[in-house]
Amino acid sequence: MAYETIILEHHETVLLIRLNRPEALNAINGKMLKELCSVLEKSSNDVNVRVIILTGSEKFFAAGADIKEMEKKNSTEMYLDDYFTKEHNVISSFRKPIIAGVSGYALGGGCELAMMCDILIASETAKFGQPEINLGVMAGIGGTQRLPKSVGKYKAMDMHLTGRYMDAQEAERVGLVSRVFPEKDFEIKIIEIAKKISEKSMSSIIAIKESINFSYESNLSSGIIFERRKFHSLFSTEDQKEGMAAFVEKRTPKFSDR
Ligand code: DAK
Repeated sequence: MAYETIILEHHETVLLIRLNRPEALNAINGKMLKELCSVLEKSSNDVNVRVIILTGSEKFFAAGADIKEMEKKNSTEMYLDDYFTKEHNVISSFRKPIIAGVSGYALGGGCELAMMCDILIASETAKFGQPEINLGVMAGIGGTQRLPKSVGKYKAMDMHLTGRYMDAQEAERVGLVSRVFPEKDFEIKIIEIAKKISEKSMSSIIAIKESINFSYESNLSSGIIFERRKFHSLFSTEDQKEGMAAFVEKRTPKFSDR
């Protein structure tokens, strides 16, 4: 299927989704959201897709939601449009890993979209920001909730209240991104990381993702119980037998997802 606002690239079982509205610095409009969700929905049951990379171009991941699309709307229209609600749920409940590869601007809804992913990796050119305050509004798709969980209350307040940008080095230092790579070969590096994950057992991948996401929503003791149940359940998989046997026999495991 041909898409207008995104480009798909297959790298073995890694699917790279490239946001592609260069004329608007990849500003996220309704069409882009629909296309993104359609790909995720198709990928969820596709055994040939094990890990997703969401990225943009060298200069911009996404400069936010499309201001021109929402400029004239009133609050009732915004409410009834339900902009980004369904899509937020599709992205945040997607079971396989999504890596955000951010080069250049990730602003407003672009920063929020990156934070919906599971791993956030930046190139040295990345600039994160929640500048909605400059437009007389505020973040509306998780920015005031996810940013403080990653960087703490005071950095999050600073970002949202001043609208300033955070560069890749600061983002790594404060825990918003897990790794930073030079722009040259940036995509090669993210694809390498995605491929490494794609070789693991899918049961382990999903159980880890669910457990870490559970820690976002719960207290420590409930999280520990949840994690323990997931851990126990993995002992009913063939992959657990294979992984442990491979260690004992000093060989590389061959996982089958069973
Ligand atoms: N929307 C629409 N067009 C945009 C855009 C955006 N977010 N960002 C850039 N563009 C367009 C520009 O208008 C320009 O178009 P033309 O004039 O050529 O037609 C083109 O992209 C190139 O941009 P610039 O000429 O401005 O490029 P510069 O390199 O000079 O500056 C910049 C780059 C990223 C600093 C600047 O473009 C900028 O400040 N952009 C806006 C960044 C921003 O404020 N982002 C936050 C958007 S608000 C919701 C929840 C959440 C949201 C919405 C709804 N609900 C729950 C309902 C989210 C809101 C947002 O994200």
